[in-house]
This record gives sequence, structure tokens and C-alpha cells, in this order.
Amino acid sequence: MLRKSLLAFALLLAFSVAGVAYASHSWGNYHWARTSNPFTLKLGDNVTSVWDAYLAEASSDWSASSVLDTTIVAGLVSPRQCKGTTGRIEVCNAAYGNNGWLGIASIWADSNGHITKGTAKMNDSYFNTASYNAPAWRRLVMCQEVAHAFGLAHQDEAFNNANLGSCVDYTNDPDGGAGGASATDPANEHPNAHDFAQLELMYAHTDSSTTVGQLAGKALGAAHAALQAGNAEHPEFGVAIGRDAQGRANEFAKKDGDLTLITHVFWLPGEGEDHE
Ligand SMILES: [Ca+2]
Ligand SMILES: [Ca+2]
Ligand SMILES: [Zn+2]
Ligand SMILES: [Zn+2]
Repeated sequence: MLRKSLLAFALLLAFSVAGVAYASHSWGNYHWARTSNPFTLKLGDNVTSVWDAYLAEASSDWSASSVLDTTIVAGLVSPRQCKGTTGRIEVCNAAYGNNGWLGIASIWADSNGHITKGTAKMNDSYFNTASYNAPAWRRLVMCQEVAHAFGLAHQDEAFNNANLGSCVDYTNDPDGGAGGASATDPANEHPNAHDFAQLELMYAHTDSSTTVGQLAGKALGAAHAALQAGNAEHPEFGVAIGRDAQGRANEFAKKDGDLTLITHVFWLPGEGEDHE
């Protein structure tokens, strides 16, 4: 947590040095620009039939928010590549390989910290196995990855503690109840009130323009080039800017043309022990 804060601070400094500090749009507060609420985000359907009901459920769940609605539209990308489409969220599934992750969400942000496109990918290499081929796992990961594309972060990043009842809470027991750290905890298959409150905070202000349905993002300051440099346990995703409770890098940033690409990786619950 400390490490995360320090990195966030360092990145915030980088923004300031470049003369593009936006107090209300700090690191970790990425959001879609829009001129009024509620606004409607398109979810591009690039998923196969086994996922359709879960995409529909996530869309319906999140549309209960007072600030945003989602609508499912025809997808515009190849599911395997799942490259983003400006102005919307593309949702995909494929057997992406035994790479350790169940789901990945990516957002691209312009220099104002406004999201210009997002993607959410579900990894069938695991969902087609007995361990994860279960409605609770599919709901958890679909609901969470779509939420990251709104700019929403995790409520909790430990896998082996009692569920909070939110799909943005990591868990090894997504349907709650028996199993996991508590025999009486709620399911993590849907958003909860805290998630909706968080969305209301993120989207309390309105912007003078919109990035929803737009065609281009703004140019980034040179400071963002720093994001390309350095370390990275997973250079394919960029520089680590966040870790889960097992110490695994799960949030990354890198420069992508004029935009900053933020990637959330939902690793398997894994062998490691949670530690705080
Ligand atoms: Ca948890
Ligand atoms: Ca439980
Ligand atoms: Zn804004
Ligand atoms: Zn996540």
C-alpha cells in the first residue's frame, strides 16, 4: 500500500512538472469525460455465447448507477487482439493462454486523465477448466473488468479474507458462504453500495467536453515518456503501479502513442499467501 502511494505520488509529480497538473483528475482517478450525468457507455459485445448472459448481467448491474448507464452494442474488434475502440469499451473473451490471469482490463487516458477507450478480456484458458467454469467466477471477473473500464479500482486486493459483497473485491470464494475465509460471507458477483458511491464521487463533476463516443484523445506531456522506462515484472503491460495482497504487480502503466495505457490484471488466486 505504501509503495502504491509513493508511486502514485511520483507519477502525480511527473504530471505537475510537465505543467499538466489537474487536481481533480489525479492518478488513480481516471474517468470518462462527459458534460452531464447520467451518461451512457457502449459495451462492444465481442464475446461468445457462453459469456453473453454474464455481459448482459454486468451491464444491467452497473447501469443501476445514478451516474452512468451501459448499453451492449455489436463489437468492433477481434476478440483475440481486443484492441480498443475510441469512445467505448470493448469486451472480449478468448483462450489467451495459461499466463496466470483470469481477466484483464485496460484503459487509455489522455493528458487530462480522461479515459478515451477501454477493454475487458476474460481468459477462457482458465474459464474452460473445472476450477473456474462456474457462474460465480464468470460473474465476478466480468463485473470487475467492465468496472475497471469505468475507471473504478478494487475495494480489496486480498484473496483469502471474507468477501465484502462486491465484484471489485478479489476472492478465492466468489459465491460466498461456505468456503474461503468465512462461511457466512456474501457473494462477490455484483457491485455493492460502496461501488456505486465510489462511482458517484468519481463522476460528481462534469467536464466541458466528452470522451464518450469521440474519435481522438489529446496529446500527452513528455513526462509520460517516463512510464515507458524501467523495471516491470511484466514488460508487456508496462511499469507496475499497484500490487495485490500477495505482492504481485496487478496494475501497470505504459505510454501508447499520445495516451497512457493503464492495465488491471486479475491474477489467479495463486499459491502465495496474502500479506498486508
Ligand atoms: Ca478480498
Ligand atoms: Ca465464504
Ligand atoms: Zn473530468
Ligand atoms: Zn481487477
